[in-house]
Amino acid sequence: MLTRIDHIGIACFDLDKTVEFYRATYGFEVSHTEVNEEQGVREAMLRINGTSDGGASYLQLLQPTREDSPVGKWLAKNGEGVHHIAFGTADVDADAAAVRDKGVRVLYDEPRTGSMGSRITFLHPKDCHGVLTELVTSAPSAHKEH
Ligand code: CMX
Ligand code: CO
Repeated sequence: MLTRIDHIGIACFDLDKTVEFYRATYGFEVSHTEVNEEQGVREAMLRINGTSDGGASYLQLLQPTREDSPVGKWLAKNGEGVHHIAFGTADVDADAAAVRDKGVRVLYDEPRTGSMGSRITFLHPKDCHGVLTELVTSAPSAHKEH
């Protein structure tokens, strides 16, 4: 069952400048950064709500590490902006299977590794009224204070 907004993914050309915009404008701080080579992104997670029980919501700022990555291609075509939304679930495998059974294309056969050791998959935007949609199960460690 999808129970929350885990994050909103925002594509940007310059991660450091975009992080600084969110800090200076709203006071949001970076709670995590990483490079995910499989996804072709350098990313910063800004935690928006205060909970740390796996129920938190984030902005995920994304700068491509290569032009032929999903975010690189999208930026070249659209410029900066909202790239995807991500729903949180305790069981990404079950929810991906349930969505697939409804005829929506799930992009991965098995969930892959996302931010902070989470397990993620994506639904094709053309089957979701134009919205690239990610399903996320947080890593168990994300449920602890850190
Ligand atoms: N939102 C909405 N529509 C999108 C989109 C997006 N983010 N990305 C692509 N599309 C649309 C395109 O506009 C295009 O539509 P038209 O045919 O009408 O022009 C169509 O989908 C095909 O787009 P494309 O540019 O040819 O791109 P691809 O088909 O090669 O890739 C997709 C599209 C969704 C399969 C690819 O972006 C993908 O695999 N995404 C999942 C992985 C990902 O996004 N990783 C980065 C984030 C990592 C993270 O969140 O941790
Ligand atoms: Co994401």
